[in-house]
Order: sequence, then C-alpha cells, then structure tokens
Amino acid sequence: MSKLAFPEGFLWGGAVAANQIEGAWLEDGKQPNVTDICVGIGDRHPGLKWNDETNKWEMCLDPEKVYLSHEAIDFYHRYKEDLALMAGMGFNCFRTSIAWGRIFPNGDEEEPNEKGLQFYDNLFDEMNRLGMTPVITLSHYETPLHLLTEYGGWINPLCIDFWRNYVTTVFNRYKGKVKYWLTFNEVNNMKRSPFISAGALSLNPVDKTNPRIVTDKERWQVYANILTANAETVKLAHEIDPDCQVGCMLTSSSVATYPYNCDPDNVFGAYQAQRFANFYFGDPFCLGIIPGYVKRVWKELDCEPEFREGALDLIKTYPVDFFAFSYYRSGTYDKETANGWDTGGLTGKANPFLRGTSPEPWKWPIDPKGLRYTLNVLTDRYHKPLFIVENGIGLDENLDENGHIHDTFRVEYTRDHMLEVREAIADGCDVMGYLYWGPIDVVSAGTGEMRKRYGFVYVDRFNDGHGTLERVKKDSYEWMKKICTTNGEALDEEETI
Ligand code: BGP
Repeated sequence: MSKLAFPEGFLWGGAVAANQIEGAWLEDGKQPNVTDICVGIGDRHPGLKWNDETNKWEMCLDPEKVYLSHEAIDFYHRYKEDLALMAGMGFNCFRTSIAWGRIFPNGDEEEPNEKGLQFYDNLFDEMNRLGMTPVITLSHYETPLHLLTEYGGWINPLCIDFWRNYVTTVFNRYKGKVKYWLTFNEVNNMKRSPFISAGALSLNPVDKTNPRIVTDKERWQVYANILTANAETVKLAHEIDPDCQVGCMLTSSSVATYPYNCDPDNVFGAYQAQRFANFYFGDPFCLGIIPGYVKRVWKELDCEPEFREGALDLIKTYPVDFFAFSYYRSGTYDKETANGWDTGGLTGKANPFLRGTSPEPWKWPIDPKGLRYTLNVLTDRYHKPLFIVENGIGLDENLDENGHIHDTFRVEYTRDHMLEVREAIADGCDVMGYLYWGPIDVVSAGTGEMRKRYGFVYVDRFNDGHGTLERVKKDSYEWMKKICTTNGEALDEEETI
C-alpha cells in the first residue's frame, strides 16, 4: 500500500482578514466599512440610525460598546513582526484581505487612495520576501459604509461598477505579486447576515429601527449583482494578469449537513439545506448556471431579480479557477425542529455520533470526517481544485503563571482535520492547500470579541479593549512548524507536542 502523503507544492499557512487584524480604522484616508460599526456579525444593533429629515441612514456608534476592530491587533503597524512569526512556522502561504476602503475610502471615488495602495504593496512585498505566497481576499466583510448608506450597497447594480473600478485598480497594481485572489468571503451567508456578509442595506426600510432587514426581492437582487460582479472579476483578472487565479470563497461547513435520521423527509431536507446554504452560490460560480431550485423560489416568492444585459452569458463564460472554502463543523437536519432554508436548515440538534464540541460558550461540533466528506462532495460536483482557506478552533485562553499557553486541544483538532484532508487527497480530491484560520489571535468575526482565540500566537488584548498587544507563541506554534516544514509527514509522529 502506498504511503498517504500531501502532494509536492502543497500550500501550508494561515488566514486572517483586514478588518479583524489591521486596526487603524480611520488612518491614512480610510473611511468606515460595515464591520467598523458592529461588534461582530451577530450584533443586533449596527451603529446606524434613520434620519427622518434626510430619509437616510446615518452612522451612530454606541458609546457603551467596545468596537475592538477599530484597533484590532494593530497589524497595520506591526505587520513585519507578525509576518516574521508566521514565516517562522514554515508557512509557504498567507491569506489576508484588502480593505476596500483603504483603496477607495467611500467606494465611489474615481481615483484610488495612494496611501492605501502603498500599504498593500509593502505588505505583499514582505510576504513574498519571506517566501509566503499571498492569497488575497477582495472582500471580507469590508464593503465601504458609504456605499450602503448612499446606494443600498449590493442591492444596487451600481455597486458592480464601483467594484469593477476597485478590482481593476488592485489587479493592475499587484500584478505579479499576487497569484491567488478570492472574491467574496463567505457570501453564501448573506441570507443570515445581509448587512455584513453581503454589504446590503435597504434604503426603503420596512423597519426604520432595524438596518439588518432586507426584503426577499432585495436579497435576491444582491445575489444577481454578486454573481455578475464575480464573473467580471474572473474575466478582468485573467485579462490583466494571465498568471493569476481566482477562486470563490464559500463557508462550506453547510455542505456537511447530515439528515438527522433516514426519514426521506430528513434526507431531502438535508439536501435542500446544502443547496440553499451552499450550492446556490457554488453552482453559478463553478458551473455558470442558475439552479432550478433557485428559480422556483423566485417564482414562489415573486422576487425574480434583474440581471444586466449580458450578465447571464458572463456568468456562464467566466467560472472561477478553484473553489476555496472554510470548514469548522458539521450540522444536522431534522424536520421536527428545522428552522427553514434561511439558516441553512440547521436544527441545532446535536449529532450523537460526534465526540464533542469546542468548549463553552461557543460549542461548535467537532467533526474532522465532515471535512473529508465536504472535499469529496465538492470534487464530485465541481471537479475543480479545492482550497481549504479556513479551519481552526477558537478557545478561551489565558497565559499561565509562567507566561505559557498549553493548547493541546488545538493541536488535536488541527491534526485530526489534516489527517482527513490527507485521506481526501487519496480519495482523488485535488487539494491545493490548507490554511489555518487565525494563526495569530484576532477579533472574532461572529461575536466581535478577543476572548475567542484561534492563534498559534497569543495576542495580549481583551474584550474590554485593554492589553499590551504583546505577542507570545503558544505550544502549538512548534507543532505547526513541524507539520509545515515536513509537508505534513510529522502528522504520523506519535508525539505531537
Ligand atoms: C469565518 C470568517 C472569518 C472568521 C471565522 C471564525 O466565518 O470568514 O472571518 O472569523 O469564520 O469565526 P468566528 O470569528 O466567529 O469564530
């Protein structure tokens, strides 16, 4: 039997996002984006209020809240130190995003902000110098706020034009420096969180106290506009830099939605959940088609969106080069408790066959085999290279009396997932790489807190905003280094840390 192994050139590294690490939220010309006015995606009260005189939404931050992302971990000023720590683990790849608002502060300017462009020039140069291939997300919950308050964000097709200007600018500027581009981070979450995930805001709100609500019609218009923009991005990237590749980025924990039992209603329900949480974006991105089950919803809800002339052809002609995704956990579908396709069909019913969850208070189910399942399903469906650009575990951790963090739990979680990736490669999946989410502690996307720590490197900052920002290597740092520098061979060693 041949030995299981990772292919030569496999990409090992970590992933972060500008809004969760950079801080400097109003520095060098940057203006606020959607994340800047929320404490995480789950924040029920984004910092906006409706002005009856102007008939517009206005920014209005809550003085009671701590917006940790405004300073985050100060990567904007410390990126050299942080990148050196990442390269020290043997990473040959590093993923971050460009904050759109550093390049076009309001989103609708014609000319870019040179200071923002220069920052990412320096950043990408440093990454390449350290031997880490940049994987760059074009939009990771960072749509400029002005585009939402002025135009309704992605509900408005004009956003496609603003986006075109932005991506053309960065493709021309970073040509030769960035080989892998990702378009819209986890945009398939837009049903649950249209404000942050999709950059959408209703300018004719049904509820003037709640900027998170968009109508079905508006939601599906966002879908049409994003599909169009995605295809344009692939076209432009290939025209400007034929050596670069473009991937979509979808949260694919939802692919591993299992029927709670073999009741055919649950089996089909789980399949529908996979479709409406994942494939409804994956199919047009990878196959260039709008699925029939989506058109059925349009008919039933009377909310068919408008596509610009030629957009459907564009979508057909310009599928992505690879499928990038995040995977953290699996879910179950049970018709008795299902809460509808709007939330991906997850029921919240615990899977009794899993060995556990992440610790309180997050309690995400731990299911490494779900990652192998996901890789296989995506391969059979799309036959494209797959790129795991997020996987990891958030834990509440503090330095012990000797200033250490012994994070065996993280090592076990990561090792078990990597082993399943290796199995999937043996199954025939074409896997480009494995990027661990949050290799250095970052502000959480979901809850906007520092307490949920993913890093191999600890950052001294806390939920109330205090902290020295000092960086400390956790025990897992040396373990990860062994994995990356042996192309995964160290996974077979008994002693992990
Ligand atoms: C994904 C996002 C990341 C990220 C991660 C972990 O949804 O793309 O931005 O933070 O999940 O989620 P959380 O930070 O909520 O633990």
